[in-house]
Amino acid sequence: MDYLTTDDTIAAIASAGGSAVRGVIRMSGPDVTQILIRTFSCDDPTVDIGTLTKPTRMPGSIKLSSDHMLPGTMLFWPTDRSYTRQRSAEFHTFGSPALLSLALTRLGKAGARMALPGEFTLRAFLSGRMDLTQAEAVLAVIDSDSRQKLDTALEQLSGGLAGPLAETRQQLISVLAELEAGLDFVEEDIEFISNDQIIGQLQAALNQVRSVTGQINSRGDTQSTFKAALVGLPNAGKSSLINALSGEQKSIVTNIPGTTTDRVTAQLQIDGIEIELSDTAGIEEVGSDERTQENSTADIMATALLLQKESIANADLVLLCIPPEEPSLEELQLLEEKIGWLKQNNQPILVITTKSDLLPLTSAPPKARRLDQISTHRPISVSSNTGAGLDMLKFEIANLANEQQSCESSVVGSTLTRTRASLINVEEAIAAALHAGQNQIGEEVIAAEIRQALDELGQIVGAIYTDDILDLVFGRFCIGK
Ligand SMILES: Nc1nc2c(ncn2[C@@H]2O[C@H](COP(=O)(O)OP(=O)(O)OP(=O)(O)O)[C@@H](O)[C@H]2O)c(=O)[nH]1
Ligand SMILES: [Mg+2]
Repeated sequence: MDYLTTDDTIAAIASAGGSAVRGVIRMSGPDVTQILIRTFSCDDPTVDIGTLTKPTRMPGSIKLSSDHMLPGTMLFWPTDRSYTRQRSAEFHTFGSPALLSLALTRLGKAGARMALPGEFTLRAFLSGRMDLTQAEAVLAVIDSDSRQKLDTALEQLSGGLAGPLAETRQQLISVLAELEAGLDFVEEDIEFISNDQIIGQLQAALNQVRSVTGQINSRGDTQSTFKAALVGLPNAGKSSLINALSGEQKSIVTNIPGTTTDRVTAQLQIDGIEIELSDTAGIEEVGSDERTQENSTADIMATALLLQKESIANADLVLLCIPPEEPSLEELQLLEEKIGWLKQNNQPILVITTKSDLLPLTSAPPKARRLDQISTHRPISVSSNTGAGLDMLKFEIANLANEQQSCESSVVGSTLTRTRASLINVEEAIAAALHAGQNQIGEEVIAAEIRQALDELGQIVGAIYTDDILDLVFGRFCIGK
């Protein structure tokens, strides 16, 4: 199927796979109105879909067959004022995969083609709605599983990277235009732009490009640190573990539950991989006994809870610490709540059974066996007191970091890699143009170097794009995006 065809109408399920509360089907293309007229019946009988001119929200149902209707809400953009800059519609309904697929088949029968991965965003890109760096950011927003990655992606989407480069491009185009005009009138000896002006503008462009390169380099660095957060109920042995793993007395250890309330982090290097480990407070919620506590204590607890949630939200891996002692009913309930919350966040969880020295050698703790299902990886048993299992744990963390980083490098990282390589060429070309200007080598040489720089810049923001780049970027999207 040709990715670059935009004159037919595409449809896809746009919500995540599996059962969910809500399901969304999306359509884009010139036949959306006709398809809606054929398949959708509005609850409000006065609405005439064919005559709508403004974005409209229409409760109603899709006719699945002569006796089955799927109720929901249709959002309809009848003009090009939509995400893809094409006539579009979105049907919001129950998140049942079977029903969604029936409805999609119905739309297919009415004239829609099933969309390829990333095809909606590709249409937005081809219509000039966004540039290539923004398209990649959309992918990153969809993929991002931590707050920091989401921020980076959103910033990129709003033009954090594309903005300054587009400005540089504009600046170079205007210098080139003046130079070329001058070249045309070389016989008449008319000067459109002085050599000093050229040098000034090129120097400014070079500085701008260098500052973007600097930004990208630092962004790349922050992304490469893998974050793991120690999580668990009070007294689970989290602080003891961060101390044992880092070999330093980073965090205070006592037998009083609720000892850790501040943010403690340790940088570990395991097999050459940089890992930031953070210790979090064991408390779950500021409990009802909060009223009986001093205000200042309640404040400390509330802050601790915030720091805990922040560390967990930013973590690439959650290390869930479970001690071998039988938990009380209340503890078990808190643990379940915590696990529920973690699962909602959809983060990888590695269960660690702590204080293994308290266990008889042969028996695995009963809870841990049940926790096998929570752990996205094989649980590991450690003792901070004897050091048993610590090497195994380090090895496993490094392994997971390695795995995650290699698949994540395809997210915003892919823009970084692609952009970094192109920016080196841009910088070289502008520097060569500047050198030619400073040494009066000739305006043709300056113009040629500027053209080279513009070519490279164009590739970054996608103004000039090759099929290869398009495949690379859009092939990674999920269908429906
Ligand atoms: N036997 C044994 N005791 C341990 C081990 N690790 C921690 N402990 C003890 O368990 C108690 C709690 O340890 P901490 O490391 O402070 O636990 P925590 O999870 O940080 O607790 P909070 O900060 O209160 O949430 C202390 O009395 C530790 O000495 C271990 O590997 N073996
Ligand atoms: Mg602690």
